[in-house]
Amino acid sequence: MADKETLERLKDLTSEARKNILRLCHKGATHIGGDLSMADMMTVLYQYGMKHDPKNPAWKERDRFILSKGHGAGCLYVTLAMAGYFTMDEVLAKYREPGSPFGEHPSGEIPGVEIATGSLGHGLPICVGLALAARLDGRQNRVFTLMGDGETQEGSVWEAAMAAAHYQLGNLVAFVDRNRLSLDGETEKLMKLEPYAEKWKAFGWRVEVIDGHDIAQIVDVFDRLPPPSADQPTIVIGETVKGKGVPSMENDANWHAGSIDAEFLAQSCAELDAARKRERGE
Ligand SMILES: Cc1ncc(C[n+]2csc(CCOP(=O)(O)OP(=O)(O)O)c2C)c(N)n1
Repeated sequence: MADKETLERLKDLTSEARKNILRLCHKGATHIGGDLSMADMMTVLYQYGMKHDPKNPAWKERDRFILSKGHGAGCLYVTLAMAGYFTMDEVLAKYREPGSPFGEHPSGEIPGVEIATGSLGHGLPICVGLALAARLDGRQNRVFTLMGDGETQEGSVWEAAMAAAHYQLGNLVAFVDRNRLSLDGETEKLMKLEPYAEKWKAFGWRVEVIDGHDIAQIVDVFDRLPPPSADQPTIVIGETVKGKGVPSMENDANWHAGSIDAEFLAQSCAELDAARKRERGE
């Protein structure tokens, strides 16, 4: 179990990540609502849970991460920058510039990015292949992905889910950002996902349902992961809020994507700082 100091460090980092996500959204339009909802899980993945080396992104024994909801590129860039793959200044300078790999969706040319994503429903199938390859090579690493809940309305996700259980891929761990909103409305109205956890169970997965903004719960998921040699893939359904941390953006599908002005940026960063201070009891 992580000590209090570790949890506080991760909470500080998550608050900083949200501010960087907003800075990027001021530079150019991002998928801001979903960037903010996935920020806690991404921070814990890169700052606590995953085995990786920002100085050696091609390290053979690294855990693999595929951002399946590739439109969450803003949060991915911020997370990778804060982990040390490159600087936040570089991201801010290059984001959406002509010819830049830092586009609205991630390019595979970016250090730490295994493959370009953005077309929904591809991440989990890719991870099944990576997890099978790790098994064949006798490597003890894990393969992680993060999907949007709306994304899991894609049929390819369930084909991969079936395959992962069939091949007993205990080295595969998928996170879902269950913010209950897709591009244009509520997932349950567009294409019902519930009973969601039961569906994954029925497909043969080990299922964890957590508060996707509670750092201690996310850390706990990693602490309790079965070894990569286990025979069941894990799905972590993180219940989240789209736009989390910026009150006027929360739970509003209109903030699926967009950009913000300097005033909005300053006010939102001040709100995030105030919220973190309250949390610390200051
Ligand atoms: C195959 C495919 N169809 C449609 C889109 C357009 N699209 C981009 S984001 C999105 C909504 C995804 O919702 P969700 O996975 O819940 O993401 P989040 O709410 O976390 O941003 C859609 C339909 C796409 N990128 N790929």
